[in-house]
Amino acid sequence: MTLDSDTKIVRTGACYDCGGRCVHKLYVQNGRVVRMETDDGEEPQLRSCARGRAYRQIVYHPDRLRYPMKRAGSRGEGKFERISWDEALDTIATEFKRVKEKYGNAAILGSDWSGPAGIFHGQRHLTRILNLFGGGTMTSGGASGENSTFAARAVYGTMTNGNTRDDHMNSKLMILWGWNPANSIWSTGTTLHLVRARETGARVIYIDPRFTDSAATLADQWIPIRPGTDAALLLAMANVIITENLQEQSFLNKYTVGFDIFRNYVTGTGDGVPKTSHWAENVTGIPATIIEQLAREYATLKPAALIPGYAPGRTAYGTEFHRLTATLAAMTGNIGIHGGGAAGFERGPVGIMIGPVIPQGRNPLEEGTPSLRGSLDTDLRRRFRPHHCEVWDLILRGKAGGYPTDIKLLYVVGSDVLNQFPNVNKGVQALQKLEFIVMHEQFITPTAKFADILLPANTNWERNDIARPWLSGPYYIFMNQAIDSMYETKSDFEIFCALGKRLGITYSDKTEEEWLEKLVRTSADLAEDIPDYEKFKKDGVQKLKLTGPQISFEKEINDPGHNPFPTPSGKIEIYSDRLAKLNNPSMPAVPKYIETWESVNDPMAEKYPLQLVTTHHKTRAHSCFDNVSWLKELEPQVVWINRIDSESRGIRDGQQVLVFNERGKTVTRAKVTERIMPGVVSMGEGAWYTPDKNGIDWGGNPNVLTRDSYCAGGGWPTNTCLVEVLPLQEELAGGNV
Ligand SMILES: Nc1nc2c(c(=O)[nH]1)N[C@H]1C(S)=C(S)[C@@H](COP(=O)(O)OP(=O)(O)OC[C@H]3O[C@@H](n4cnc5c(=O)[nH]c(N)nc54)[C@H](O)[C@@H]3O)O[C@H]1N2
Ligand SMILES: Nc1nc2c(c(=O)[nH]1)N[C@H]1C(S)=C(S)[C@@H](COP(=O)(O)OP(=O)(O)OC[C@H]3O[C@@H](n4cnc5c(=O)[nH]c(N)nc54)[C@H](O)[C@@H]3O)O[C@H]1N2
Ligand code: SF4
Ligand SMILES: [Mo]
Repeated sequence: MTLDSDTKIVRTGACYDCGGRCVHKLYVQNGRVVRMETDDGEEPQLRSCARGRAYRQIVYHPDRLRYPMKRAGSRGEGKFERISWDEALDTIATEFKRVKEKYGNAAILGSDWSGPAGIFHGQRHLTRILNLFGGGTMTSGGASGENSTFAARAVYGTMTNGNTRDDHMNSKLMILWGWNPANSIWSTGTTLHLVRARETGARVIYIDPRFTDSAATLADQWIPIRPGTDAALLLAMANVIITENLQEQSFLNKYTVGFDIFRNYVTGTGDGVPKTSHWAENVTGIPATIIEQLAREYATLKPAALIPGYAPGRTAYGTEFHRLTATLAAMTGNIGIHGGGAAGFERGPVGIMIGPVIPQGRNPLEEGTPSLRGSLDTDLRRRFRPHHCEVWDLILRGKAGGYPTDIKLLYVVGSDVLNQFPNVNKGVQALQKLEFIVMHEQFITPTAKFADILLPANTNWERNDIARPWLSGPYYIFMNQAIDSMYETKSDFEIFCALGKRLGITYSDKTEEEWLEKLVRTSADLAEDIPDYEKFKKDGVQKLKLTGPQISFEKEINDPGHNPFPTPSGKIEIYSDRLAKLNNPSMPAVPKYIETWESVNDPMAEKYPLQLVTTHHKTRAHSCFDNVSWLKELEPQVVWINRIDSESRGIRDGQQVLVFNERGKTVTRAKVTERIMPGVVSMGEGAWYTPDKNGIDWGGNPNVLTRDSYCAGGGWPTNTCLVEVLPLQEELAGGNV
């Protein structure tokens, strides 16, 4: 490519809900990005993954939404006609006022999710406009790691439990548990640090029903486990450690409460069931000898870092998994030391976790409700904020079903809610019932097909923003606008400013750039991290210089007298008095193994014998990028199935199969592989739901199969799901969409 003098280089960033945040170096000619490269600056470089490198395929995608549209066919059909911005905004304002007057504000449901993931063009714009308009119904229960954050609050009293990634070099043993950063990133640079840890001699054990890319490239040993049974494995490890007296008793005495009660449960003194390795072998499918080896290694190879992913927690009783990883970290004395790890929520102790810049204000409908900050009472929260996973039920049954309100209007910003929430078929019924649906989108996604008014959103390269990676990445990205907003697209911020005018609301008194500058210059913490705002903008990135690896709970361990843990007891709570008081058997006072519904022993398993896990896909950020053909070539949507299960069903590698249960049917191709254990199948979440006239999905979307239940701790149980997989019948194959 020739770079003439007109070529402008713009340093910006990629920002998707993928865990990472990366540097983009763009070459812009005549207002068009003609080439993109990634970080070529100082180490550690923040290099884009395959998705970020394909971002031109999103920005210049022929299917991009260009103009405001209104529905021209039936809901779900996907037929629209172009209208003006004035007509679109007037219609929305009229509907807002009508619904408010006729039913009250609680009839408006807001859904803003992870699409725009910057700190300005991120979530909460929708919350703000609804709050300014008199409030709306919002939902609760984070999709990602809610069971993990619940456990972190219960055990440690804080979500800052992680160490910076450069500390992994100090570990002798690493246990990666249901955690696949080779694909799911979890802070750009994570994999690099894991490779370095391995090179420095750390032994790496990988626990997952699948032999993932992380297992293949990073691990010395793969331990396949039945989904939803991780708590049983951890209890058996505790049992081995206790039986062989390998626990760090002095650590437990000094820093924890409730170990004795826990020990009684583990050894079976209380319930008559010792949680031995043989007991766990039956539950998890892992040979007892392997369980014993794992327990001994974790107790003796110190320092050791056990890193839990969120996925084992996205099971019916996933809170117990996360409470138990933290309990085992305490039993082995790995908390607050270099090379160790608290095995809680992995947020590290550096970089400011900046919330949304735009203030969301207070929801007048929630006036007088108790503050639930830090509370473990998820039932109480659900009473005024229904759980995300019950949103279809809320719409379908409303007050008659015991919910606080009847929903009439749905406003969706930055979410593919139909595609991404469990039980798509129920979602389709729910969306048909509503009086009005409005959405801001970049594409006509599976959800957007149901909108009455569809507004075109711009992309990361068409606006300015700041981005922070998840958890512990010690850097900030300035996402410089590289090109003008294409066609008639606008940012969500610009849309709400315009809508606000029609509703008599001043949505903002500042421009996008003024908000960003104010944030950096007026936050004392940020001003320290980013001393020179103009340089930050010019470079597009601010990498923090650390004096060395940073450890969570270092103070609490080194000087406990002055630094109690922020729990009610001031200690690590293996036993939780707060949970005891809630008296909920799904959230026991000491962590336990509770068999999930839809386990292999469920009566449903007779018809649907395979356990489905729904994983975060290498080539997508949820449903984003599913329409990029380059990425589909890199890794197509498939269902992983073990040869033992495929042969008994007459399924060949690459063949079209039907994956189904009582909730739905989806068609995809089989990947017959030894990389998944027998009895378990897996599909990537985020594939676009593509129904035919019989309601069969041809897009391979696993959410037509998942159950719309929620976990006691607030999490999503999207890895607890029974299915059957069979070759696609001839007559079905004819009905392709
Ligand atoms: N490429 C990509 N990366 C992403 C995202 C994305 O959409 N695409 N999304 C981001 C977001 S929002 C999130 S929340 C995170 C999610 O991060 P994670 O939850 O860690 O990611 P998953 O891919 O769902 O699961 C990781 C592994 O856990 C395994 N697993 C599933 N169930 C169980 C179980 O019961 N026990 C055990 N031991 N293992 C199990 C799966 O086989 C999978 O290999 O990823 C982030 N990163
Ligand atoms: N079965 C199963 N389901 C899951 C999961 C799972 O593991 N298994 N994981 C869950 C998790 S962890 C999460 S976080 C959720 C994610 O759920 P969602 O946030 O609903 O998922 P996305 O597909 O990322 O939807 C974002 C949408 O925003 C659009 N978008 C991008 N940028 C902009 C913008 O600037 N403005 C506007 N208005 N729109 C924009 C994109 O085109 C996309 O359609 O999915 C959950 N669903
Ligand atoms: S998808 Fe995530 S990891 Fe990949 S380039 Fe974008 S921000 Fe980086
Ligand atoms: Mo997530």
